[in-house]
Amino acid sequence: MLFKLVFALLLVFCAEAQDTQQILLTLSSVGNSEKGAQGPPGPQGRRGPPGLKGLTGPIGGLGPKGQKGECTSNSAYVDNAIQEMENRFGRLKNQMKTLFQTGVKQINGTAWFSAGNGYLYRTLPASNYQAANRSCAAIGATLAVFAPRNMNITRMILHHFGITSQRTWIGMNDIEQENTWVWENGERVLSSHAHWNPGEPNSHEGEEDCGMIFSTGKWNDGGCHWLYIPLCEMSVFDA
Ligand SMILES: [Ca+2]
Ligand SMILES: [Ca+2]
Repeated sequence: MLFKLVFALLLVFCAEAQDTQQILLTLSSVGNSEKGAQGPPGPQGRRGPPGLKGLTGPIGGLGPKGQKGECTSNSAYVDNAIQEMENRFGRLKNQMKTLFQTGVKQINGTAWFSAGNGYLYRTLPASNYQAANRSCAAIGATLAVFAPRNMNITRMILHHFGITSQRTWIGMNDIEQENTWVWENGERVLSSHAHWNPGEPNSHEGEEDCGMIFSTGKWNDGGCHWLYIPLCEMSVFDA
């Protein structure tokens, strides 16, 4: 017994790193060839430092399909734009059909005559030249400046309106400068387009500055104060 105690003290002093339990195990084995029973597990050690960051994992699979989104504000704008385009296309389609057709065309409840030359025509109650200009402008037209250049068109229009003897105002005058005839749209009247009645323009008594046509379609310079039928003209694209 004494020997064991001395040996144990010797181990304590010589082996600083050994813990007490290990010493006792060693002590119990000294002088005893049989292996002792296994002791209980020691207390849990301190938590170690965190490990290194792992490698990036593989890309995951596709997630479930999301719900269908809505574009309420944009769809309303697109719907309006489409409607506007359809309206414009509808108007253009009608205008193109009218462009080369002859016959009556109802516009806002009023009958116009399409002469197939791209223009529509109406006649109004007789008035002087200036009043005739204003009357045509009031219905979105001008005194005729294109029809008078073509005798076939002019005669077709006069025939349509039943003008057999009356005289009709067209849109030209030489008010600004005598013998310089100008259409109401600002163009000069070219001799190549002129269809003056023989002997005209004669500026009879020096006071004939406004253009009119006889029932034959031929041109005459007349007194602007006379009362004739205004022949109004409007482009099919302005209808
Ligand atoms: Ca004149
Ligand atoms: Ca004359």
